[in-house]
Amino acid sequence: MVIRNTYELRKAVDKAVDNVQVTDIHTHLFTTDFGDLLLWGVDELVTYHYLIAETMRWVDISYDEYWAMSKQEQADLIWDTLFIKNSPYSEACRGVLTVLEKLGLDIASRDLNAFREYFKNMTVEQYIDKVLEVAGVKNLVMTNDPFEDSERKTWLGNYKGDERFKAALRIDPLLNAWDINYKRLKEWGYDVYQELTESTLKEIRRFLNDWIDRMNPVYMAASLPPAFVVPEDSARSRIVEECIIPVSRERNVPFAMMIGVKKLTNPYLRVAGDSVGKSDISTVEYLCAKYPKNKFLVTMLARENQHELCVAARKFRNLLVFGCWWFLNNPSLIEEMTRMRFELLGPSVIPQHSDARVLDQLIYKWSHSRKIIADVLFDKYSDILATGWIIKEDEIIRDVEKIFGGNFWSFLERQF
Ligand code: FIX
Ligand code: ZN
Repeated sequence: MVIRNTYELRKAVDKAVDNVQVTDIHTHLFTTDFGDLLLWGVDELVTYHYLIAETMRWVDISYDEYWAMSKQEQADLIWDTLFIKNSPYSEACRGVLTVLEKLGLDIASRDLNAFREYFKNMTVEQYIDKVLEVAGVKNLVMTNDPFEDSERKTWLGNYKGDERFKAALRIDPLLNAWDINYKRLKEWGYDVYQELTESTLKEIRRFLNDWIDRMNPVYMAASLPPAFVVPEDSARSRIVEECIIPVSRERNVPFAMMIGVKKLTNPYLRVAGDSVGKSDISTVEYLCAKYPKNKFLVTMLARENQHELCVAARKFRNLLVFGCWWFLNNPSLIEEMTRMRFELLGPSVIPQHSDARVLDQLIYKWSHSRKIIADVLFDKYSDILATGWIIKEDEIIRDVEKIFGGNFWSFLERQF
């Protein structure tokens, strides 16, 4: 159908964005093989680390007192502090309300115990199906860290998998703490030493290949500090260039760099204690330029890095920009970044990922982002409609399919 006016355009964009089945390329979710590592249900939702940080701004209890509480006591404290004693309009609070509302619960009751009842008779398998259906997510990518003992034992044991859940090989400990973690590779039978000799580098490549064979990951990933620089005289830089890059290329497994996290700025907040710092885009440019046959997925955590990341993506077709990560996953910044990306890169981006740590969050993270992305898309199509450009509804559907997953899958297939 040819779109004749902005009324028809708005309807077509909203329908395409509402109906698209998403590939969510970065989450912290797990298949049921991993048992309790998959977090779900209202108490996990309410104790999401974003809400812990927000709660600790209001209360005077010590961090240790908080961490000593049971999960239910933590949720009760957060609910009372952020939802009852204050209005829950922060994005993380609003997200909880969106989930409960989309599940059909009586939000007006404000009764956390009543919400808990909903989950009492739900199995995790039923809830996975329910959440993926409500959220409109057809595939999601996990974060799989072989250095996490609780996770590694499943990979080495009875992992069966779930076609909807794809693996990602996460290698922060290898890159960010080689001086400590080389010992673990040694324990696992890799003949490595702290000094990066040729034979150690070869063994690190064997480690990567073994885990690619085991996990069949859609990419290798690492979160990296603002100080992440390649090239430099460091173990991290050498492992990136002499291990990650060659294995990534040989195995056609892109390297996803998530750059700009300052770990444990407040260590007492534990998982909620990380912060953000501006990073050096020249490392992204260096790697994309020097390794044109490698594929790089990149997201950066600082708002200040977003424009230069878009410009870098204009220079390098082997760079695919993704997501509004973490402290950027808020309506005002999602809109700013999505406008910038569509204006500089057109549809050749992955505007969002959820980073969901709790299964239920897929519902709100995608509901909120679909609306914002649809609004920006409407504006961009309106601009070209105004020039007399003919817009067909199936082209809108085509473009929307690409930005909500198709670009990712075709990037994996490309040969540079
Ligand atoms: O490194 C990462 O994958 C980050 O997304 C997480 O460490 C972070 O805690 C998070 O979940 C942010 O949304
Ligand atoms: Zn993450």
